[in-house]
Amino acid sequence: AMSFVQSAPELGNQYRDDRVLRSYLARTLPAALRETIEPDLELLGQHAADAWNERTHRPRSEPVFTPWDAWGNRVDRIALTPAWQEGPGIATRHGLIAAGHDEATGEHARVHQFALVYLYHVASEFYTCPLAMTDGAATALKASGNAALIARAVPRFLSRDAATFWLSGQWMTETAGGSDVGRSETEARRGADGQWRLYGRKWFTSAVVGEAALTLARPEGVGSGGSALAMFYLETHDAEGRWQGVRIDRLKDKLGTRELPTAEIHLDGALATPVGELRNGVRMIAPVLNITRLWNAVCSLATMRRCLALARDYAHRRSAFGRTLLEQPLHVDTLAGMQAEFEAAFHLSFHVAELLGRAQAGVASAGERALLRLLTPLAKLWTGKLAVKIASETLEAFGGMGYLEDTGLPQLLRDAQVYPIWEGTTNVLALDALRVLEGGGLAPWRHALDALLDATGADHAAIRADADAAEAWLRGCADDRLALEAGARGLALTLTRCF
Ligand code: MFK
Ligand code: FAD
Repeated sequence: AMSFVQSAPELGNQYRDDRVLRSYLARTLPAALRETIEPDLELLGQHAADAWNERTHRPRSEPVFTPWDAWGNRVDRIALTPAWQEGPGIATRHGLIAAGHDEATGEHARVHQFALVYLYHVASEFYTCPLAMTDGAATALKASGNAALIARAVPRFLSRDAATFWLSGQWMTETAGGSDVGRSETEARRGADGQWRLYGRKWFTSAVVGEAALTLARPEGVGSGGSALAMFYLETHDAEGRWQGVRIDRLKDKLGTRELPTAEIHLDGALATPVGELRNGVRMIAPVLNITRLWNAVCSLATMRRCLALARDYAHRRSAFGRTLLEQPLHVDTLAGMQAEFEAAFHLSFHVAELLGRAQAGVASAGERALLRLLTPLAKLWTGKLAVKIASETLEAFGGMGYLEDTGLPQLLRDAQVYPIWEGTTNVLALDALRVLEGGGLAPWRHALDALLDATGADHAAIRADADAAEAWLRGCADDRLALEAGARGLALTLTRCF
C-alpha cells in the first residue's frame, strides 16, 4: 500500500493574494494611478509565484568567477544566474528604478516603486541589491548638482530600456571599516594629466558587475578621518569594454544571498571623477545610504510576506492530531502573531516611502522631512531583525521539512540574516537615530505619534506613557555619552514600537 505523501506548499499570484498590499494601495494611491499600475503589479505577482513554483524543479545555480582565460589573459568574468540575467529586462520593463523618480506620479512615485520592489524582490535573487544602489546613486548624483555627471549617468540609471540601462555599485566598505567608513584607506591621486585615479582595496562590493560606482577615497595628503574622504564616480569599463583599473580578487563565500556576486576588489589606478568638493564624502554619499536602507526595509517585508504566504498555505495542507494545522488554535495564534508584526512593519516602511515621495516632490513639511530622516534608520533596523525572526519561525511552522534544503525554505532564513548586517548594523543605525534625536529630531516624531494616536479616538495611555518615558530618558542622559550610546538600541526599539 502507498504510504502518505505530504503535498508541498504552493504560491498563487503574490499581488492578487496580498490583502495587506492591495488594501494599502487602495487607501493611499489615487484610483486612476492604481488602475494604471495594476497590470504591472499583477505581472510581478505572477512572476513571484512562477519563480517559486519552478525553483523546486531545477538545481540552484550560483555565479561563477573566472579570473583568467585559458590563454593566460586576465579577464575577471562573472557568469550570472538565470534570474540575474533576466534582471535588467524585468527592472527596465517595470521601471523599478524609474518609477521612483517619475515626476508624473509626483508624491506617489515612491509608493508605486516600492510596491514593485516588494513584489519582485524574492524572485530577483537579490538583483534588488544592485538596483537599490543604482537608485541611491541616481538620488545622490541629483542631490550633488553636478550637471555633467547627472546628464551622463542618471538617464542610464533610470532607463526603461535594458539596452541603455546601467547599474551602479556603492563601494564603501574596506578592511579597516564597514561601519567606521572614516577609516577608509583608498587613495585618490591626481596625475599630471589632471585626471584622478584611485588606489586601494574595497572589501565588499556587491555590484561589481555594474557599469558604474560611487565610492569614497582620500585625496592624497589631506589627512585622516571621514570628513577628509571625497566621493567619486567611476565607470568600471573603458570604451573598448575592458575593465579599467579594477581587479576582482575573489567572490565572497556567504551564508546566504549566494546568487548575488559580492566581490573583493583592488583599485589600481581606476579613473574616477570627484562628484563635488574634495571632502565631506560621507555626507555626500548619505543619500545613497538612506535610499538603500528603505530598499532594505521593503525587501525585508518581502521576505516576511513570502514566509507567511508559504506557512499559511502549508497550514491548510498539513494535518496533525486529526485536524489541519489551520484548525489548531495554537498554530493559528502563532501565525496570527507573525502576521500582526508583519503588518505593523509594512505600514511603518511604506509610511517612510510616502514621506520620501513627498520630500522628493517638494510637498513635505519641515516636520515630515525630519520624520523621514529619523524613521529611515528605525524602519531598517526594525524590519531587519523581524525578517530573521519570522523566517526562523516559518521554518519551524513546517516542522522537519523546514530544515530541508530542497524545499527552498532554509534559504529564506539564510538570506534574511543579511538584512540586519549590511547597510548599517542594528547598533550603527540606533546610533544614527540617536544622532538625529540629539539634533532635535524627537519633536517631529512625538508630534506625528500624537496625531496618529489622536486620529484613532482611543486614549492609548500605555503607548503615550512609553513615549514619555523615552523622552525623559533622553533628557536625563543628555550629558552622559556612555549611557546614551549604551541605551541607543533600546531607545530605537521603543520609539519604533510606539510608532
Ligand atoms: C536587497 C536589499 C536592498 C538593500 C541593498 C543594500 C546593499 C548593501 C550593501 C552595503 O552594505 S553598502 C555599505 C553600507 N555601509 C553603511 O551603511 C555604513 C554604516 N556606517 C554608518 O552609517 C556610519 O554612521 C557612518 C559611516 C555614516 C559614520 O561615518 P563618519 O565618518 O563617522 O561620519 P559622521 O561624522 O557620523 O557623519 C558625517 C556627515 O554625514 C554628518 O554630516 P555633517 O558633516 O553635516 O555633520 C552626518 O550628519 C551625515 N550623515 C551620516 N549618516 C547620514 C548622514 N546624513 C544623512 N543621512 C544619514 N544616514
Ligand atoms: P563592524 O563595523 O566591524 O561591526 C562589528 C560589530 O560592531 C557589529 O555588531 C556592529 O554593530 C558593532 N559596532 C560597530 N561600531 C559600533 C559602535 N560605534 N557602537 C556599537 N556597536 C558598534 N559594503 C559596501 O560598501 N558595498 C557593498 O556592495 C556591500 N555588500 C555587502 C554584501 C554582503 C552580503 C555583506 C554581508 C556585506 C556587504 N557590505 C557592502 C559590507 C557591509 O556594509 C558591512 O559589512 C557592514 O556595514 C558592517 O561593517 P563591518 O563588516 O566593518 O562590521
